[in-house]
Formats: sequence, C-alpha cells, structure tokens
Amino acid sequence: MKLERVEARLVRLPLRFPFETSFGVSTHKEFLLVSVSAGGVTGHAECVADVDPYYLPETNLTALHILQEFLVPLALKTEIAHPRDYVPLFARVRGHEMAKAALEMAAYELLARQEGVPLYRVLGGRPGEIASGVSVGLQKDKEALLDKVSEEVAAGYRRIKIKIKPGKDKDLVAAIRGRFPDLPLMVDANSAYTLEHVPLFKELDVFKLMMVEQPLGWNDIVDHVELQKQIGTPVCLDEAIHGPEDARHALDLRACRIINIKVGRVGGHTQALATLEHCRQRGAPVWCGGMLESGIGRLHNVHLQTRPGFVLPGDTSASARYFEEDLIDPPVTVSPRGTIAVPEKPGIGHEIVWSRVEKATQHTQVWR
Ligand code: OSB
Ligand code: MG
Repeated sequence: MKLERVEARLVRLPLRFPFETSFGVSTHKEFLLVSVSAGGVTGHAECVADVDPYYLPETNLTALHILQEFLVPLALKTEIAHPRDYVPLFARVRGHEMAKAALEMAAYELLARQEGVPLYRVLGGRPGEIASGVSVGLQKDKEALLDKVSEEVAAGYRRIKIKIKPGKDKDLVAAIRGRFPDLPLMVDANSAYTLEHVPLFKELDVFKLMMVEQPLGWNDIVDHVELQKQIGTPVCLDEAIHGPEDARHALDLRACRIINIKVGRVGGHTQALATLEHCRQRGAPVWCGGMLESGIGRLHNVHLQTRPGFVLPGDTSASARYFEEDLIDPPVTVSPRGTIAVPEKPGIGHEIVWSRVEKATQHTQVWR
C-alpha cells in the first residue's frame, strides 16, 4: 500500500446536549476527518483531538501541524505492506498519538475496503454484536442526573458511567445506588482529584462501583499506586495510558486493575491491539473508551471491540445520544438488550453521507 492522496477536513457538528466533565463543557464536536486514498480506494477515520488541550495535550491544530509537517510526508513517500507498518515509521515523532492514530486508522479502513471486507476482519475480530455502555456527563443537579440515568437504564445499556468532580461525587453516587442497587455503575473523574481525596474514595467503596476511572493526575501512574493500595474499588486508567508500555507499567506497579483503551489515545489500531493483548495475558479486564465520536470514529470503535479481550461494556453508545444527524447512514443504534450490531459491509460498513460532511466542513487540506 502506498498512499497517493491524504485529505484532512476540520468538521464541526452540534451536540444535542452540552457534555460536561470535570475539565469543561462541550457544545460541539469538532474534529479532523482524515481520508487516505490508494489505487482508487479511500479509507476514513477521525482524529479524537479536541479544540482545546483539556483532556490530553493534543488539539485539532497540533494534530493538523504534525500531520502536515511530519506524518503525511512520510506516509506519501513510503510503501507499506500493512497499516501496522506505520507504527515504526512514525516512531521518530514523539507522542502525538491522536494524529498518528487518525492516519493509521484511515489506512486500516482503506485496507478493509480494498479487500472488500468489514473492518473487524482486518482487525482480527468476529461478527455479531458488542455490549454497549454509556457515559453520562455532569448534570445541573441530582434530580436531572437521576432522570438521565433512568432514561439510559430504560434504553437497555449494559452499564452506566457518570462523570464526577470534587463536590459532585459521593451524593450523586449514593442517589443512584438508592434507586438502582444492582446497576453496573462506575465513575469517571478525568483527573480532578489528588491523594488528599483518598478518604473520599474510601467512602465510595460501600457503593460497589465497578471501578473509578482516572481519579488522579492525567499522566500519573505513581500516585494511583498509592490510591489503589488504600481502596477496594478497582482503579481504571484512561488518560495515563498511551500504549502497551504504559499498560505494562501500570499493571506491574498495581496502579490500576482495569484499563480503558481508546484507539486514538494509544496511537491507532495496531497499538490498541498490542495494549489489549498485553492486558489479556495479564488477566486485566479491558474496555473501549469513547471521545464523542461521529459515526465514523464510533464504527471504528465498534469493529475494534469485536476482538476477544474487551470483556467489559465500553462507552460506545447510539449516535442519537449525541447527534441530531450523524455523518453516517444508518446511524449507530443500540438494541433494547444494550447491544450494537457489527456491520457486515466493507470498511466501517455504514455509508458516509457526504452532503452532511460537506455542510459541517470548516476547512479542507489535501496532500499528494
Ligand atoms: O474520559 O472517557 C472520557 C468524552 C470526552 C473526553 C473524555 C471522555 C469522554 C467520555 C465520553 O466519557 C464517552 C463517549 O460517549 O464517547
Ligand atoms: Mg475517561
């Protein structure tokens, strides 16, 4: 495979509801849609960087810079046998996993289309369906949160995650537990706490949460070791895991018991699979995170999750939870049993609606 053309579009879609986390509020999903072409076939993926560096350091504009100046020139001049070859090719560029992932994931989708098979086949997955969970943002008050959680439980989702931050944590969890004693429930702090909050996390133990996700520093492993030592609830790392080596370090040091894999955060499908394989060998449960992706990135996540090893429901939910009109047709939907059907058509397996992409495009860049 040798790419002949790479396109990056900055796309902006309104979210149906503002999504609030401990690090901020989003009202729009703005991302780079990356398309790569070879031999008359084109593959697509989205970059999970955001407008701001509040989740992780990369932004849409840093990703565009790294693609334009470093990754795209390398990709355009190098013939590869398989998209996994982009990992060593891009290794000289430190970090910038989201920019690398976008190009590598688009190449995987291109490969699937070239071979006329669904993406899961080139990722070594299986047909069928995947279990679906939801991430519920911070709400106006406890009642609004209870309403939202009840709605998602009624929709059939297999597990509910709520966002927490200091001052909006224990009471919310207690309220949800009061109404749903057996609900598979977890919390995500997005790095809003420090070791001073160990007593609070000890108090959360009584609520039998599945896990607490990334409570401490965004790139920390060491302090999480101290926290995990002192609490019964499993710690799950999100932000701090940038590839298989971080997973190894975190599990060796016992900083966490569960790992959240986001393809974009670990540098692409190849690194996601390597991280998954490492965790599987260690017996550490893994699930697939989300970044409010449009249908294109959402479907990449669906296909990836067909690999054995994703033993817990992830954050991949229905398109309609976020978008009035997704960029794909049909949108991603969830069954009353809380599952998402794995597409069987080539590539991501749902049509991209280019008229909608066109309408949402702010800016386009093409390299040959
Ligand atoms: O921490 O998992 C996170 C969204 C944006 C940035 C970080 C996170 C999230 C989510 C949403 O929790 C998951 C989703 O529904 O895509
Ligand atoms: Mg998270």
